[in-house]
Amino acid sequence: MPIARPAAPVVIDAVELRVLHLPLVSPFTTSFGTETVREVIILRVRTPDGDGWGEIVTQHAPRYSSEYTQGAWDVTQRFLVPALWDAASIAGGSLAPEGVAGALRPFVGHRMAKAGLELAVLDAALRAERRALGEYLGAGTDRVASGVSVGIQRDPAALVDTVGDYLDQGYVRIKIKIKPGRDVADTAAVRDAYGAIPLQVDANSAYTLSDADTLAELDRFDLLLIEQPLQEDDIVDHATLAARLRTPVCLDESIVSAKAAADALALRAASIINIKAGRVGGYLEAVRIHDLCRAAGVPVWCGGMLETGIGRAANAALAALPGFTLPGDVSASDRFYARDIVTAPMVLEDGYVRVPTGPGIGVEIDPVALDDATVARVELRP
Ligand code: NPG
Repeated sequence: MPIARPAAPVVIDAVELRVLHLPLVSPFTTSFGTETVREVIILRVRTPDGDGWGEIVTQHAPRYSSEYTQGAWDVTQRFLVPALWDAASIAGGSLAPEGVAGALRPFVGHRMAKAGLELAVLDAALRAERRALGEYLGAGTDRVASGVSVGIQRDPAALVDTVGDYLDQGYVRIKIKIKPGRDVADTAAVRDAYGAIPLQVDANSAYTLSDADTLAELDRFDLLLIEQPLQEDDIVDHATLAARLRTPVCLDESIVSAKAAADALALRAASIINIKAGRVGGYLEAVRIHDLCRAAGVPVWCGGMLETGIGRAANAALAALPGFTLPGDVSASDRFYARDIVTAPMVLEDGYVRVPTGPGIGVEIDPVALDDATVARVELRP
């Protein structure tokens, strides 16, 4: 369903951007590299009625996508925020959250930067109205099933140990990262150790169609899905691969918009879609993808980008929409961080996380933790 009741416009007095460095509790290894510190941009939109918060989920280097922190830092200041001032001035001084994407549309790409800015405006608008993001987006539940994403470990035995820890904590679905040479044996080790647990794999674009025989070997493990085996723009190859595999193909990196989702489904390149608001340019575009998948009977789940408590709260709200029928990468804050930047970090309760019900994203910022993690800060005014 489209947004039932739009938010009231807000007057934006200033936009603050910060780059944060948050140490991870353990290194996180994917097919594209290892991270030990999460670099992320936090945005604060200042309005006469209070602040709104957003998060730009870029990483230090453009390995997952072409976006990266310094690029987002530059484009946000140079083009995106000035475009908001222009749009507000044309509209008589204020801007509705639903107008943010249109104001930013002249600039190609940079979806993570746009998503962060839209979330900050949305949070400010909803806090002013004392409405929760979940209610605004159309959430149908007050808690969501929590899956965990497990990075590539030293060897399959270490992977089994790590997965065991997360199962003990109560996570209801395990996703393991794979890459060429670390796929069949790793998956077999987890299946052998833990039986019929809900299990899926994520390749982060590490394969080509010439690896189809290896990927077909994964069919025997009854996985929920294989995520993004091929490159971002390999839509036709994904369709060819999907026709060969019994394991459902899920797309992540390839789905950069509702249009891309519709095209991928039309081409049968995927039968499941991972929705990440950052990757698709915002929570409103994310809802559009949810809506079209739901209408087509295609299951979706909410991806994660190692968000701080800000993005984590917003993701829980999104994951509460009715089409999110598979557990998402919406894990507890302590999966990644010893110290989050919100006062009440997300926790795991019986395998679920709660959808915040407070105004806006529903979490409060811990100003000391925020300052301690900040490595760069700038404030923009019209
Ligand atoms: O739970 O937040 C989380 C992490 C889930 O594996 C995860 N994210 O490829 O989906 C991914 C991966 C990722 C993280 C991608 C950070 C890009 C940046």
